[in-house]
Amino acid sequence: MGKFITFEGGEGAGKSTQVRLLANSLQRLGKKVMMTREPGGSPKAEAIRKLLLEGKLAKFGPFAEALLFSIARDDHLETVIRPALKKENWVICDRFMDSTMAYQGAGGNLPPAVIKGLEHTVVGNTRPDFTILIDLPPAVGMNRARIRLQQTTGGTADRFESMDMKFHERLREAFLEIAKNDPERCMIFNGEQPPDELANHIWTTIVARYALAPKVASKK
Ligand code: T5A
Repeated sequence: MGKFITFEGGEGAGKSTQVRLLANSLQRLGKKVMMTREPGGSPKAEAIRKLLLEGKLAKFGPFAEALLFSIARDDHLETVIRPALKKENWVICDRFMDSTMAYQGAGGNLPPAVIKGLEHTVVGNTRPDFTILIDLPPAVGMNRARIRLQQTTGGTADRFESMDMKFHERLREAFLEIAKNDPERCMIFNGEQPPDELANHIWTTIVARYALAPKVASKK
């Protein structure tokens, strides 16, 4: 079996940037890597992502959203993640189950037991081996996300980006709580560092955790 690593955190924390940098480092060691994301990651899940992020389902409330995130996750796991793990890939996923606990649980006030039930049913034994939580003050992350949005599309914030700052503070607390309660799986990294420094900290941790040896240059 391969390894399953997830990145979690609030908006604009730098997850996608770090997913790419970690994938590059692993590939340089000759590892097979599959980068993916949630919501989405498979054709059916990407269709659900569109509905969720456009806010079209917001009127049905957080329970309906949690169900939809779970349906998307189920397809993503079945068609993409589990097959890639069976083929010995390192699967690196931008957001996963902890985002449902933070956003629909703490953010949307759904009882943790409801989210845990969905998690148990959908994720089962395919829990991440390691979860990297990139933590930073929500105002910093939201500002990054806003700048990026203006630069790339000039468009408007999605369903969750447009929530107020108290919502984002609740998310931060929830992610920190998840990490504190599952220290074997989760590690917290300071997201206010420059991207390269953060990538170095993450890489050092991965090398130690999985006893990765740098490739030795072959003698001529
Ligand atoms: N959601 C998701 C739920 O509600 N429930 C769920 O179960 C799941 C799975 C997904 C939304 O769905 C919600 C959560 C989200 O609201 P998304 O479009 O995938 O939406 O958005 P995010 O996952 O939030 O991703 P973002 O793109 O907003 O942020 P990232 O990936 O954390 O940040 P990144 O790497 O794209 O960087 C953002 C900007 O900051 C710069 C980058 O260059 C970029 O411009 N940056 C840095 N700047 C300074 N220092 C650093 N260290 C930096 N790292 C990156």
